[in-house]
Amino acid sequence: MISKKMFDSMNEQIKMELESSYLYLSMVAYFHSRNLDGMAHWMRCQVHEETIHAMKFFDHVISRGGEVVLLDLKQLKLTWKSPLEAWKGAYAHEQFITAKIHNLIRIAREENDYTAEPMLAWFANEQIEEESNTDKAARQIEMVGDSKQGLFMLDREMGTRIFVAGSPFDPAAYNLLK
Ligand code: OFO
Repeated sequence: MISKKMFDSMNEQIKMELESSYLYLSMVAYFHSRNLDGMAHWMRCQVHEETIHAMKFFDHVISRGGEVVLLDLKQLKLTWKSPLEAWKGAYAHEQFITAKIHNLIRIAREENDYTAEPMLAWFANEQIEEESNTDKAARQIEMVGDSKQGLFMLDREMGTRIFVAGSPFDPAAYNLLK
């Protein structure tokens, strides 16, 4: 039987995954406003992916007889001073989410929740990629410095991201993420 503490913590995590989605949607708008349509495309894929993350928790809570409570979302940030600041912000946000996932694993262990642990391990693993992608983008932007041509090339490359998962509301979407 899943504990109330675990349910509450998962409901909190659903909110944070949806806030990630909302934050990255803000970045989509920001990148379009700077004519960086490739980065905007990359972030559109990410908005989709974060919604899938939220739904994976959502369905876990429901399938274990819990009640999903959708909490108020916070607008985390509206604009950035530069593309570099945006990507550094995305990396910092992913580090924050990783810490939250690790905390959920700690709670699962305290509560002897052996069913939640494998699902949370999937997220811990997923966070390696989430951190690495955003960190790498920030480092590459740093690498090109003030070169408009370099930024343009990076933008073109980020526009090639392919995202195959279907609707985030279809449970089949989680299996297509990896
Ligand atoms: Fe859901 O991993 Fe990013 O935030």
